[in-house]
Amino acid sequence: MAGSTAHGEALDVSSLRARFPILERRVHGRPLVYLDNAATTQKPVEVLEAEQGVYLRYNANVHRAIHALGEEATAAYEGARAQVAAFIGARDPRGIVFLRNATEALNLVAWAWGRRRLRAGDEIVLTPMEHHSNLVPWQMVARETGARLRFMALDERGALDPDALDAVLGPRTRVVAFTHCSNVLGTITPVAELCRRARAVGALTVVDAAQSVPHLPVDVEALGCDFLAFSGHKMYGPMGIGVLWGQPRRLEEMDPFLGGGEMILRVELEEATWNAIPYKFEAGTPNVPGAVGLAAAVAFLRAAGMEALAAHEAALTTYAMERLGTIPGVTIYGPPAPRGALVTFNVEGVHPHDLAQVLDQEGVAIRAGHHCAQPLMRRLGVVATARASFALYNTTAEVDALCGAIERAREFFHA
Ligand code: C6P
Repeated sequence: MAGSTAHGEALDVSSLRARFPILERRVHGRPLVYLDNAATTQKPVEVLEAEQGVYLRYNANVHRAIHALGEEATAAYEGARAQVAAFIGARDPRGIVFLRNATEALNLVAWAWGRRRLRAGDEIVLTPMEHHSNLVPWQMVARETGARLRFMALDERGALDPDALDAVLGPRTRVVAFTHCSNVLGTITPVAELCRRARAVGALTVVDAAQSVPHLPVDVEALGCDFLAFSGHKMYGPMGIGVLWGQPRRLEEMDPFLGGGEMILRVELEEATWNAIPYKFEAGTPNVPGAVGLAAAVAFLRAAGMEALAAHEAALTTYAMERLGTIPGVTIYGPPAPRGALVTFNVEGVHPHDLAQVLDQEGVAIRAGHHCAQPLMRRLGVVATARASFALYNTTAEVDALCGAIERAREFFHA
């Protein structure tokens, strides 16, 4: 299959594609070309079977039941935690908090750490390309505490130089929170260097890894951050399961975000004490099938090989940028490679929503809109863009299908 051999990379795309039954379907009578992976990826049978296996064989609540099913469910849930920890290079599985998604993970840090510790005049440093999930919670906490938001500058192509942090770091900087990979520009940020500089002034570092963990080898110890957030559904795992990884000592110094079952040690009528980490942040019955499905996704990614996957997606992204760049009237946003596995663009004279609709008629699924990054759209001087985003199963033939469909859309709209 094109893509597996065109660039000589090791990834066996044909066999990988066979693990995704949904890729066999047709849309509007045409083969599905799914290029909306930054929104959510498709799921391989391994993940579907793992999730279903919980309900078929050992469904029970975890950490509570004194019966075989409960013990099996607990072992699977805690085993998933250990697998996810190993996948991101975390030495201690207690640093893995299972939540709903990256959004909830980022909110947890903002609320449980930020609201308690920020004071009026303290500064939170972000970038102008943050997804709303890593912007709005900080705005809310800043409003409550009187802290101030500051923004690292991007260069004209949307790349982030670590010196941009120095320009806004100050004695009141308490938090530096930024994306590892922009879901719009594809910018990869210099995480380790930013964390090193932030740590030097005693600031907390929070990395939004929603668009990096599925695409690049990520090692939290090497990155040197305090917190890292990502979603299962963008990395071939189920929806409804996400992860906050935190340095255990940071998690320990925080109070819980939600109160309820599981997160307590002892409860009196008037007060309660907290369970150990990570349980004090996992109030209520957790998403056990989701966690087990996520562990299956991690095993799937490991078997594919993150290095090979990253090389395949990088080649595909470069190919897409080259092909799109030859179409008259196409503007591509973001820095040149190396960059994330997505290409955001506009076609002169065609609204991105209209483009997405016409492409859909040809079976090509892309995303159009503001991508939950409205301030960035304003900075780019547009209200919306189109975006093609790639996964390990995509091929150069699919990029060709995308480009052919764009050419026909241009003709249709006389653009
Ligand atoms: N971006 C996109 O199409 P959730 O919704 O919590 O799983 O992920 C939030 C999120 C956080 N950070 C970044 C960088 C993201 O890209 C996303 C999700 C999707 O671009 C849906 S808006």
